Amino acid sequence: MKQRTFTMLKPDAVKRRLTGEILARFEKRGLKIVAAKTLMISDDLAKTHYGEHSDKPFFGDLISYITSGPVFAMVLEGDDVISMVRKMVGATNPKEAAVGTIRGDYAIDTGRNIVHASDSEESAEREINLFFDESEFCDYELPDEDIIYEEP
Ligand code: IDP
Repeated sequence: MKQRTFTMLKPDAVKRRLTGEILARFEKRGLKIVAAKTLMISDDLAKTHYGEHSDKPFFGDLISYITSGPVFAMVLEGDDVISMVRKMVGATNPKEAAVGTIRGDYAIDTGRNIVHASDSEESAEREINLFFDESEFCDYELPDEDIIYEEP
């Protein structure tokens, strides 16, 4: 079943010029980009997005980190895309992330783990609505869906 997920390249990924390389992984996998933009996250948006961590000791550092430069935010679409992208992203602590995952290949510290991806249908819907308006979505067909999918 087609799903949508919210994915965001954090400021360290953008500053390290990894945007294209990471985006290419999602594209090569067969996922569809239905919305994307570069933006600076406001303090308010950062605190709302990471609200579930507001009582954690690292919360202040997390807000400083995510607002320290531009992020590249996107909505990806595909079959079971939420769990698929989480697997591609890898464990929260990059030192524990498997080689071949994005964090396992490009990051070292938990506080600089370069990428965010929604972890459930509820968080995907919440995060997509936080970052994107309906007008920012592109409605189009990928010409190779019948090659990528057994049943497009
Ligand atoms: P996730 O990003 O893999 O879903 P969460 O536990 O939801 O992981 O944490 C959100 C973000 O908070 C992480 O991606 C990371 O940037 C930051 N974070 C989580 N735990 C720590 C920590 O122990 N120290 C510093 N930053 C942390």
